[in-house]
Amino acid sequence: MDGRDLVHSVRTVGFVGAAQGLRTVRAAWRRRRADAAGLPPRGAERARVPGQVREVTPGPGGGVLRFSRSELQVTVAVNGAVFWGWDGAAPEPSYALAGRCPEPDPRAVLEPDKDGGWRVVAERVTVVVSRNGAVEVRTPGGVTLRRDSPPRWWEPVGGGRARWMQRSEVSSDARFFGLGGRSSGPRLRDGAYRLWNTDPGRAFAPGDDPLYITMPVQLVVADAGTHLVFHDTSWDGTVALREGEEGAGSGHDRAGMCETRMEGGPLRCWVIVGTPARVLLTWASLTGAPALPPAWALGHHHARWGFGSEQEVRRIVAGYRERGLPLDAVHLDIDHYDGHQVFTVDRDRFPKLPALAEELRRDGIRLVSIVDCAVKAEPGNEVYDSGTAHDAFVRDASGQPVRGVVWPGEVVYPDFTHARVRTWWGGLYEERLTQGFSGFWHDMNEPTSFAAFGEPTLPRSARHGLEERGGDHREAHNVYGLCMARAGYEGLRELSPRHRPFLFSRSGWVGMQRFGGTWSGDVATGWPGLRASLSLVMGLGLCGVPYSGPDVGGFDGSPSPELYLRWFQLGAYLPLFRTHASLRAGRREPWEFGAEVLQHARVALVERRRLLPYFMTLAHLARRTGAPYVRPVWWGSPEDRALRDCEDAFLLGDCLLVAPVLDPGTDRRAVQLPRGLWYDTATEQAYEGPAQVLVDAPLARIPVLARAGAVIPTRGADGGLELEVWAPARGRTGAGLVVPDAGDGWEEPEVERYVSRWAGSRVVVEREGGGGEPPHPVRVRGLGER
Ligand code: NBV
Repeated sequence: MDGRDLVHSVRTVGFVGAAQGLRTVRAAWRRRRADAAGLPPRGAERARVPGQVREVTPGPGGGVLRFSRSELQVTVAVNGAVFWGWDGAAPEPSYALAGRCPEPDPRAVLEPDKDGGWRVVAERVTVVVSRNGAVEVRTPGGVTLRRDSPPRWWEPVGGGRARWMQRSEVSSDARFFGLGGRSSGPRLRDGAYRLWNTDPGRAFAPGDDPLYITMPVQLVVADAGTHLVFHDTSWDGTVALREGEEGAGSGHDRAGMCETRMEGGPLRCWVIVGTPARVLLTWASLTGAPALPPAWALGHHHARWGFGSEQEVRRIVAGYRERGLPLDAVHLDIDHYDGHQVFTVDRDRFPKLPALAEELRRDGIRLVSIVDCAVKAEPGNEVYDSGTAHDAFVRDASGQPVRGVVWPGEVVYPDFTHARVRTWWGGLYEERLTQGFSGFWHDMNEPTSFAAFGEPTLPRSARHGLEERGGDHREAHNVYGLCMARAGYEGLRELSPRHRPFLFSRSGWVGMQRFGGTWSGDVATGWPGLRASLSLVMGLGLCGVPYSGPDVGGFDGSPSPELYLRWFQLGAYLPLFRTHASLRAGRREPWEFGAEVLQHARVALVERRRLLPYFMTLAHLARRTGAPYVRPVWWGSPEDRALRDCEDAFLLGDCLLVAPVLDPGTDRRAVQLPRGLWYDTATEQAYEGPAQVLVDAPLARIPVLARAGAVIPTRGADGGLELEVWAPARGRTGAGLVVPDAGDGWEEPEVERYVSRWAGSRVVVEREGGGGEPPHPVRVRGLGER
């Protein structure tokens, strides 16, 4: 046990009590023993590199290159993504891919390159393989975006699984983003980022790494172009990054570096080249379209660990209503369970949950339930008995169910990497639906087991089905939350086929967007936590998971009124807008922070409700195009270096730029604008970008700028759709998309596209394609003097 372990252990014990503390000590020892027995030491290892190329076989979309000690398959898919796999690694099976691997692009050809190398030339990318196995990704114009050195493997002398390392260079001006949810981004600076989903065991702040969702996905933005790289392996690993530097004066440039080391799994990789929008579109076609949340899930959610009773829920809801504060969902945490056991209800404190749910629903408020993955290991407990009958729980190498410790005490873990276990688990949501819940919040699914020392998860030697291939926790760990999300999503589709399921999950992996979203986990109350929570949302969006948001106010402490308000104002512009906190933290209702905060929070809530049709449109667009709602400011101009370095503002769709206040005592802030004309939506003052401008940020609001010409769907005073149009720059036109809400079913509403233009001294808006006047009221803004 080292110092860090001790700190973790003291914290854990502090949180869970003495008896539980002892259990965590026992569990940690058990884990150690299981690994000692189940994972023999690797012994001596031998290093290997590919050697020289010997033979080349062209095939559809590329071909296979045989080296003296490995082989490499390179295939360009019809969607423009490039796959390559070493040592015979194929694209399937994969937890990341949404379906079958896309067909090869028959137009891509493998041809000889200079110096004994080969290249695959496709429409949007050229991949050059040197004779000793270095792989270069180039733009169609021939500029290098990335150069991978020949990979290196280490394998046990007696044979067995190889570890591998891949070193890559990018241009000196390149910036790294992604790798899942990282606390110190969105720009990933120099450092090592681990790929192992982890509950940090306490509220996290910037720099805490890894967190709940890690992904071997990086988006690299440079002058020469944008590319995404995905190493499709779920094993533990690290990505070490070092940004490059441009030589000043006569100095040399230093390239950016990336070194990926994995403990196992295939060395296979997908690369996508293009504009950010194009890259995310292709990424979504590969890993799946983001699930569409129902409209209510785009409103305001209020949660708390420790509502404690139905009366308290009613009191909070009444508090919102009496103060005229919009509320769309209330979340019940583990305290509504009976003895902390998932899929149960404490009937003393929540005697009539279905009636409460019905009552809330009549007021337009939905109930959301937390769903923990671990099951109390106690005969007589229904879920445990039925799971045992279904042989659903993870076993160790000796065949015994693996036990961990979580809230209910000793627990076992469903093995969601078995299709039959997912089906069993999915059926359990019926109980939740009967209780009246409309949405689900998956927790503790890294998976977490409290540990007095060592890692707070299952033993690495634990056995998993892995879709009948069989394997252990080293491979299954990172996809555990993803597979649980799939189980919940598919179960809900079966149980309630007419409704789109709504779930969000603390842990997950590449492709989790197919089943729902996530939230920023237990972010520390404090200004640094506020910044970290934005970093997670942006980073996850660039990895294909567009729906997320923070615990407004932070998870663990008592925010100052100012911090609470600034967090609230940011949250109002993020896809998941939820106030939430720990049992031990201060309250999070907007009226708990004084009259002034209440007044400004109300403005934020009302504005969120007004923008609901815009959020709905963004949700549809995310599903159809992969573009996240929350986008970095460089989204449309990745070549603008000042934008690439801007981390404290974001674009909300195409129309709005949101500049949250992330520091105390601020009443004005600098905003880096992309090119074009932008209006401060509060003052209607216009600014010309690209530029850095100073805008007012009084306590009453955070700066939100609208792009000139934007057509934004909003909710009018009568509840109907209204178009808010920002005057285009003189001589220019603008546009906006509207996807009307079609309820929480599966209908596919048509995308309406509107254009705005000047007609003499008036701004007019028309449906594109000669559709004439819009069928919705129009409100033009930004007509004042400039
Ligand atoms: O279920 C209790 C909490 C929950 O409120 C939070 O949102 C999760 O991230 N949960 C973690 C477990 C306890 C954390 C200390």
